[in-house]
Amino acid sequence: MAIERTLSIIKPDATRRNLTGKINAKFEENGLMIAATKRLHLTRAQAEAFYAVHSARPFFNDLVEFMISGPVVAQVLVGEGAILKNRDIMGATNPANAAPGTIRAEFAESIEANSVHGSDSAEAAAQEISFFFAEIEIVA
Ligand code: RTP
Ligand code: MG
Repeated sequence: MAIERTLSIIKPDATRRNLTGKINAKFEENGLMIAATKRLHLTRAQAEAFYAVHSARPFFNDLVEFMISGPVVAQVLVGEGAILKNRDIMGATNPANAAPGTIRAEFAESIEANSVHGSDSAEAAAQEISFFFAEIEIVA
């Protein structure tokens, strides 16, 4: 399988509970390398732009409010099949449906406050990585 890059965000519910180390350990234990990392507090405009794909969804406004409610950690993860692998490590969107051992099963508070974001396709990964990082900041 090819080496891929994917964009991860540790969401405000997880930074608030000081879980970034435990979440990073899940990535590393499962063979993903953290090739770039940046802690930031998104503005409303940034959160709306990042989640523009969901702008017509009923949960969009709540999602934006949640994503600006505290700091996030944006990361580039690198590894074999990193996009799908990260989705497996994250678990299902709703933690009630997330497989045991996944980040969302262990740490998520709700379907919204679900601790992590992960790119869902190669196209999304490229676009989302460029949203947060310059090439010079990504060191695999
Ligand atoms: P993500 O994009 O954050 O990696 O999550 P995902 O693919 O598993 O889920 P997606 O359908 O893309 O939804 C994006 C985020 O919106 C929030 N959400 N809230 N209240 C709700 O019903 C609801 N549904 C989704 C979650 O934070 C979800 O991760
Ligand atoms: Mg998604």
